[in-house]
Amino acid sequence: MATVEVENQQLQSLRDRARDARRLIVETIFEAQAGHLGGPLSAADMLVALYFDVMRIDPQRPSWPDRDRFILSKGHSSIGLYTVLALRGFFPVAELATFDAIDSRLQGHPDMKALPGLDMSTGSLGQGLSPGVGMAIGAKRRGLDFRTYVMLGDGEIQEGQVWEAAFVAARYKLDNLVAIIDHNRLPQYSWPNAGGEGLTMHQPEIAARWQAFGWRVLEVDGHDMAAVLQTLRHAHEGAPGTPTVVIANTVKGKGVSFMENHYAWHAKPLSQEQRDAALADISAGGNS
Ligand SMILES: Cc1ncc(C[n+]2csc(CCOP(=O)(O)OP(=O)(O)O)c2C)c(N)n1
Repeated sequence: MATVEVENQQLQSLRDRARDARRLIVETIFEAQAGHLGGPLSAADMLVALYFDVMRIDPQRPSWPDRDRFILSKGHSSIGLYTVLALRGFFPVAELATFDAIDSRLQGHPDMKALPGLDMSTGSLGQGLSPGVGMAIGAKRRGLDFRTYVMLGDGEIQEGQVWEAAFVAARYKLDNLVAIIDHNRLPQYSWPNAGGEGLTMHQPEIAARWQAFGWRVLEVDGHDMAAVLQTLRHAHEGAPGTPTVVIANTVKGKGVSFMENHYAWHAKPLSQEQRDAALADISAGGNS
């Protein structure tokens, strides 16, 4: 088969997986009547591209020393990561039904001691890039060529620790480290300085800030699967001596019309009617 055809098939398959992931996110949060929606839905396309194409992983060997590492620093979006791990074969999709239950391996925030396949426990915002830096330094010291990916929220990067880690990453020339900012322009309760509640805020200075810290900056539409794939593959290759950040412009609640760009859907249980409407939206909506 021609290369273009293979690539088109891969793109279609990734778009389908992203739709599956969104469906499972909504179904799981409805069943649990707890958990987050907006952030997991904005991150879904990038998580699918990473786990189904870009990252070197083996679901049968979650502790494989040479695997690429992934840290969901915005740990409240755990259900987004769990659905992708399940679809990829790390554990049965049926286990998603246990999400947030007291004895479940799938806690509201990722617990690396409970679930194989998680490289870090997260949830307290701002803390994921630091262990990512440690892993990237560790890889270099041990002569391993794995990559470390860390996904952060645009609200999360207000935390000072992120910038300490960003500084150190450039200082140690960690070209095996990739940060991804899910730039959905909304944190939990909107941005107070954006003119009032519920308004989104594009942070145009984001790129300049990371550049000033010595990072290579790539920017992408985080819902255009072809662009996401191209950008993440490019990030994976690395730039000699420089860590890479991918600023992914996304929509909070992507795929469900009544959730898109509404901070109120950051975390909220769904009614049966809302669940049904959301699933209809997801199956009708085309991913770009
Ligand atoms: C240190 C810390 N402070 C506050 C919270 C509560 N909290 C959870 S999610 C969130 C908003 C995060 O916004 P953003 O990083 O933009 O994530 P996204 O929009 O992708 O969900 C907050 C404040 C937390 N988990 N950790």
